[in-house]
Amino acid sequence: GILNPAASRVTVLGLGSMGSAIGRTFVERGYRTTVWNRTAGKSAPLVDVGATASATAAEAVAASPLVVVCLLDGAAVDEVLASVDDVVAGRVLVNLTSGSPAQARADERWVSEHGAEYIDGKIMGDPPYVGTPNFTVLLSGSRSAFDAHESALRVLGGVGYHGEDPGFAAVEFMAQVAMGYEMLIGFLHVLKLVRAEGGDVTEFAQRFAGSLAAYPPLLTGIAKAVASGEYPPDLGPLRVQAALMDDMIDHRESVGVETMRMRQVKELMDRRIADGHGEQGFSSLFELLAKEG
Ligand code: FVH
Repeated sequence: GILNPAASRVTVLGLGSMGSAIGRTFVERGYRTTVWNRTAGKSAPLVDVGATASATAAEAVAASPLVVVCLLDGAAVDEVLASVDDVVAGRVLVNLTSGSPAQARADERWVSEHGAEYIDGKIMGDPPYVGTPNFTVLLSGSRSAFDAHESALRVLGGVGYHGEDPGFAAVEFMAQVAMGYEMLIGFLHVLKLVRAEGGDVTEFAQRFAGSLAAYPPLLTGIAKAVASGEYPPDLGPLRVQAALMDDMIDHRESVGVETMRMRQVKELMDRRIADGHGEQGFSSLFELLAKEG
């Protein structure tokens, strides 16, 4: 806070629901925190707890060696960085705005060209959890900048460093979030199946949750098979697995549940078996995916 002049200085650009939680957390942990927001009124609550508000983004950037950016999207970041321009030189800019790997790499290029170091970050968590173990920040980019400011960044919550390529935090974010949606949309279709048969969806969810312990070794085994190209009969030989797919599809048809994904799985299995790999397992379907796209 302002009472400890030796305290580390940090600047936060963007005081939306996420940026405000980040700024507040830095103040609470004793950082000399400078904040800026396009709509100036949003700075008031941060000033009330001890932050310093700047009139412009450039002024806020000039105040600290570490600048954390948390705006709505890539367009907002581009606009704000353009207004800051060379003031960023010599600093570390940590951009926590959502965006693609390509945007992260473009932002890194801009920041490097303006004499600063770039770290891209993707947030897994919601504003109320900032500063708690239930808040994860995936980071990638300058390793030296990460090392220099790791303790400050760990104020925000769990932090993972995913390598020098500034796009890797976004890649990890896309992968983690996509896995969630892939699994959960399937879960919704299955809840419809269970309910169509008069089952109790809550009881099913508890039983299925109990079976999740089997997944970590299964996922590790599938990843090893994909990495090595050696495919054991995981989940059993494909010719055995394929035999149940028609029943699975027919049953879902009978209760009006979506069959698109199961048909995709069956089609891949049939092709893999036709190619002579009926003794390999589920992971060997990757060979067909690898050829596509
Ligand atoms: N639960 C969440 O909030 C999710 C959790 C996961 C990560 N996301 C990402 O975090 C970024 C910020 O999200 P947010 O929730 O803080 O968003 P808002 O509350 O809408 O605040 C947006 C801030 O961005 C400023 N802003 C927008 N456009 C511009 C612009 N062209 N120039 C300057 N600033 C801009 C806006 O300013 P103002 O409207 O108050 O003047 C806010 O400060 C986001 O990437 C999420 O995907 C959050």
